[in-house]
Amino acid sequence: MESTRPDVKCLVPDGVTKTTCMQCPWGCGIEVAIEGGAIARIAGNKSHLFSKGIVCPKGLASPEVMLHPDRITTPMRRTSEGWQPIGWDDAYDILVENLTKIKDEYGPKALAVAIGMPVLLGGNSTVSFLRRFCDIYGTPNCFSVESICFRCQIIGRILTLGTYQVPDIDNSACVLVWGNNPDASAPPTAGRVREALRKGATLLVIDPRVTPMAEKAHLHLQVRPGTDTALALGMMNVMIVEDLYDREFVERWTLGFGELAKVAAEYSLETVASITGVPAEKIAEAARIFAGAPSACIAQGTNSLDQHTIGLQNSRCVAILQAITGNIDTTGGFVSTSKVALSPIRMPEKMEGEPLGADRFPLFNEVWGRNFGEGQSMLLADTILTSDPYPIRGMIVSASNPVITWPGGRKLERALESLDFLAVMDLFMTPTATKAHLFLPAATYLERVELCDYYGTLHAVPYVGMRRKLFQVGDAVSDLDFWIELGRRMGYGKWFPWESVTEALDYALEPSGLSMGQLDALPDGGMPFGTVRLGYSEKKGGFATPSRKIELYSETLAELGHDPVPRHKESPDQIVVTDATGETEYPLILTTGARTLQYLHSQHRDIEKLAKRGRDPLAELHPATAAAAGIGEGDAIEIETPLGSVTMKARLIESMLPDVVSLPHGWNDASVNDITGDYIGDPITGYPILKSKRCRIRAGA
Ligand SMILES: Nc1nc2c(c(=O)[nH]1)N[C@H]1C(S)=C(S)[C@@H](COP(=O)(O)OP(=O)(O)OC[C@H]3O[C@@H](n4cnc5c(=O)[nH]c(N)nc54)[C@H](O)[C@@H]3O)O[C@H]1N2
Ligand SMILES: Nc1nc2c(c(=O)[nH]1)N[C@H]1C(S)=C(S)[C@@H](COP(=O)(O)OP(=O)(O)OC[C@H]3O[C@@H](n4cnc5c(=O)[nH]c(N)nc54)[C@H](O)[C@@H]3O)O[C@H]1N2
Ligand code: SF4
Ligand SMILES: [Mo]
Repeated sequence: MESTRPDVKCLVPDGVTKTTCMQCPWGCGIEVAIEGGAIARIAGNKSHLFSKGIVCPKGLASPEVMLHPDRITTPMRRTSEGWQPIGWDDAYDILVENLTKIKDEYGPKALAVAIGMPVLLGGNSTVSFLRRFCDIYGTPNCFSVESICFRCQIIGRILTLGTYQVPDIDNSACVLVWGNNPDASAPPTAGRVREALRKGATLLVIDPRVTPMAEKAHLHLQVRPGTDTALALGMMNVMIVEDLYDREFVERWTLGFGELAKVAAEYSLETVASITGVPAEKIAEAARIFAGAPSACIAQGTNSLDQHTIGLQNSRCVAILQAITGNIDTTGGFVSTSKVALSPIRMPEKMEGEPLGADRFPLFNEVWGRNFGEGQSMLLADTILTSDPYPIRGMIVSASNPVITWPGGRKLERALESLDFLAVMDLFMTPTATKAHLFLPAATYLERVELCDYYGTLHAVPYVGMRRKLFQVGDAVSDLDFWIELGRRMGYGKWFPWESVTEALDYALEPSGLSMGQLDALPDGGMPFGTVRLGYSEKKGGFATPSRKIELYSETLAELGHDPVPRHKESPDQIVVTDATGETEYPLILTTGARTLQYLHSQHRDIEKLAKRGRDPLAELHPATAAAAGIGEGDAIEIETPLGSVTMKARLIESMLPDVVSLPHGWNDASVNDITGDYIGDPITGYPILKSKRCRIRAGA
């Protein structure tokens, strides 16, 4: 692609270079064809063990992102006359001055760092080096999108199984896709489900919407949002009553089956059908298929079951269903994959105290000595605005646009405006970046070296890969470069001795016996590494829980005053509110954030190649529900919660549940997070409620 930017330098010869995409979390292997120093084509890398040649429109549009005319590639300082470009030396001087001042005046905890998806999932080691900086500075207050995404699921599985096990989709005889629309959000996972189907697997889907997977499914349970725990308990009850569970596995490896059976018995098919809206016979059939299959696994969405009052319990249910059917550590069930061994990068012993929220949500901070090392983001805006329990006066935002993507973003916006110092590292001047005192220009994934060591953590794929630096654009630097250099400039050279990112990553890789040079010498920049562990729990003599068993009943939860066995609970604003006239004030259920293939969260709306696939935020709802409010296809629709309203375009879908509205997130001019709110939904993790709220609609102006 020809560039109008004068500041682009190609660093590799003409020909094809293989690297790893990072336009979304999954890291597909891609081939970048360079001609005359410019990108001519991008294609999927068929030999990549994880993505097997898949590449999506976002990946294909990577050059347009890198070369976009609005991209900012020099550091900038905000002055009374507006933004002024400065050099990196000045930018580091400003950072050192302000960070030192904040620490001297208020203590290290007064600095918060907010981490977005591109850094969080850019590679385990990237985020670990960022956290190393925070540890040495002394602040425990790292925040990230994990306060609303994924961590809840990880904790739920660890509390139950001892480790975060993942579904072995492509080898499974029965795949249950639960709150997950991988055709939009995870094309490589969709590819794996298709592969399983080709081999004859049965496909079950649990989703309030008819997704492409639901269309292909043998059985689709169209569940009312926020009622998945009830549905799971109903399925467990059928498995227990009809003796379909794996008795031998349960007796040998699980704790608390009796207590589970007692709770499940309260969830008869009739009760569950009335809570979930799913017909009783479909619930029973799903239970029979899942329990009867030679192997079965659940492909759970990354946040759709988390963002509820019973977020953690939803994830516990997923793990429990795997366990009582004996699909643990088995081909086609849940498996563990060995991880790339890394040198210790974090230095938590140096940080001062615990992060915000560790007292209220101890399991979000740590499970059985396993520290996750971050605060609950939903507490951040209020803490900044009130200085309660202590002041937070400075912040660095690394690859995130929380004003739009975090619930309660507008409150956070006010909080950011009140800070003594805010630096934002991004590619573009986002609504969050406009609030900064200092803008730091980040490199895209085509401009950085990175270690991709997460395939074993996220998927059942033992693989290690890398990103290669193909271009330099202006003065943009990679996030990893930035945090290492900031460490040195702060006087932490002893802990950041590396001359380059490659050297730092080589240090990280030492225990694995690998090096970045070794990976770079491979044509793919990566290779299969490690193993999928089958029957692992037997060899180790148990699971990594305190009881060494799978904990269907969780003593840890009981001790903290939570339900030791999952139970259904309505989200507070999901309960129908009746006003004086007897009419429900907010009669519809609101679920937010269903993904569209072409956009990642708040990104890409200005990338023409992607934007032309859909320029408007679309509110999905049933034609009859819309008609009752006088709304037709494509009309403006105003969606209101007690927190405010947002206007989108109506998209009428015959297959939608009549009392459900589904809204996308990430739109700057119609941000759904203006009507969500940062209040705590899940009492165990502090997660907000984004997928089972109440709303009402009217025709928009
Ligand atoms: N194109 C694109 N891909 C992305 C992203 C993106 O923004 N764009 N974001 C990435 C990130 S960070 C994440 S976390 C993942 C998210 O990935 P997922 O969590 O898998 O999100 P979706 O693929 O939208 O699928 C969620 C599905 O859950 C359904 N759902 C909503 N509420 C409920 C409920 O209460 N119960 C059940 N059972 N289902 C419900 C929705 O109808 C939807 O079909 O996607 C990642 N991939
Ligand atoms: N209502 C509602 N809200 C949601 C969700 C939902 O389902 N419903 N989903 C939530 C989820 S699961 C997530 S993960 C969050 C995501 O929240 P965010 O991580 O804030 O999402 P993005 O909008 O992708 O913001 C990433 C920013 O990083 C910039 N960027 C891209 N690449 C790089 C890079 O390499 N380095 C740097 N420094 N910057 C880069 C982009 O330009 C963009 O501004 O959104 C959440 N928000
Ligand atoms: S799914 Fe698309 S955007 Fe995500 S890593 Fe793969 S090619 Fe890139
Ligand atoms: Mo996410």
